[in-house]
Amino acid sequence: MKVMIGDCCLELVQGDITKQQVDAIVNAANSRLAGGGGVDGAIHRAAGPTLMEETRRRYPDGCPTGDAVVTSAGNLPAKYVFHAVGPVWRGGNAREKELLQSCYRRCLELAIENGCESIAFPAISTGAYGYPMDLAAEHSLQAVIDFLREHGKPKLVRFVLFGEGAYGAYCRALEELMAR
Ligand code: AR6
Repeated sequence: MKVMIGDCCLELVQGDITKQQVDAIVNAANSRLAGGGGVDGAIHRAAGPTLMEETRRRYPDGCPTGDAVVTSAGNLPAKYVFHAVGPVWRGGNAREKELLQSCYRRCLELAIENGCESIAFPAISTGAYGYPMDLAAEHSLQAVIDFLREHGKPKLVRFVLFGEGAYGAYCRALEELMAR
């Protein structure tokens, strides 16, 4: 599914983020930037060991929740990896929405700062961190739509959803947000 926000394309696809031919892909990291399972494990495996070496060297103190940092992308087709730290879901009253939306905004800011025209996001926080998929879809898409309306770039934002359930949830949320 694809919609235009002004001159920018917002696209939802089902697939594997490590395969995306875009300027930057986003990793769903933890605040120690220590690596892990899920999309983090897949990105580090596909990128090779230089990704962790660079991350450790440049960001020894990690990255706070709601923020993101940039590294090169090792063997991946992308130029950069943005390591974003989403919130752990604690029931909805622990600033989860604000922190999740902040991750997406910070990555879009990093895209502009680094001259990226295209960026691919996973569904940050919806795996190990337990953010309910339908809410994550609504909150993250709203943050991206607001950013694109305000800044008019990057040209392409792609959400790469892992599996049919996630893809369906994001499609429904995007339809609802565009109808508002
Ligand atoms: N491509 C796209 N999406 C994927 C892929 C992939 N290759 N693999 C998994 N997903 P998670 P979180 C989806 O757990 O919830 C790590 O250990 C997955 O189905 O990767 O932010 C980190 O080190 C889910 O919908 O990230 C942190 O400690 C989504 O990506 C912690 O997990 C996010 O799931 C972060 O948890």
